[in-house]
Amino acid sequence: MSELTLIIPAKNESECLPRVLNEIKDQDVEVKVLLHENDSLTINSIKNFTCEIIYQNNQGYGDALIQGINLTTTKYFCIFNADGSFDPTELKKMLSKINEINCDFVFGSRYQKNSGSDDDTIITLIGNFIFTKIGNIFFNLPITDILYTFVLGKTESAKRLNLTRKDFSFCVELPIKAIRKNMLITSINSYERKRLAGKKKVNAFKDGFLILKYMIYLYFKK
Ligand SMILES: Nc1nc2c(ncn2[C@@H]2O[C@H](COP(=O)(O)OP(=O)(O)OP(=O)(O)O)[C@@H](O)[C@H]2O)c(=O)[nH]1
Ligand SMILES: [Mg+2]
Repeated sequence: MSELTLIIPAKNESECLPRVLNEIKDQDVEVKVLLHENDSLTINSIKNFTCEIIYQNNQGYGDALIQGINLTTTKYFCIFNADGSFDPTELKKMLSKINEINCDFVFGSRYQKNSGSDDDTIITLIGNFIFTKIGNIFFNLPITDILYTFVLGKTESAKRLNLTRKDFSFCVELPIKAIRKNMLITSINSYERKRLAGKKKVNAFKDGFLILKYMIYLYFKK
């Protein structure tokens, strides 16, 4: 029995997701794909793969992930994008790290030694830098890449966080709530690959603003 579930959020990913599922087919993991019921192109593209398809109840990236976490029964989960940017060979070292130091969450990072990105633009690079610094200074987060959200964690710990954010502010809700519950979190080097095909779903300015607004809210909520 596998101890790890990959939670894959997918929105209009018919070009990428089959390739991602093909790449992970030999890994000892359970796979849950979270998508919209009306995304028939993506659903059809993966009908020959062994994975659980779950229709999300509402809209949004965070909504899909929260539903995925709540349905996970393995000891560990990992958020794994459907666009091919995450390298499945990195899962092993993330699992080793969480076992080795017995922490709650391991955050992949593109901005530390032996890491990098082929998918960053100058805007996302600057945005990530600013949001990570806000996380470090105002929330004492000991991580070096707050928005990447290639996270492997203990399922029980994630379920205790009462996560609620349905949009991309989920990316900051998870680490901030974890640190406020005195959970142990750490970073690990990761190399982000280019999206395989299709369009990105994040709008740097609109989603960046939503994330900033939510961080300000959390700061004053304390
Ligand atoms: N289920 C679901 N998945 C979503 C939603 N929005 C985004 N996703 C998925 O979340 C993952 C991250 O979105 P991306 O568009 O890759 O975001 P990004 O990594 O900032 O953008 P790129 O630089 O293009 O890779 C992808 O697997 C998307 O398909 C949504 O509303 N619902
Ligand atoms: Mg992506």
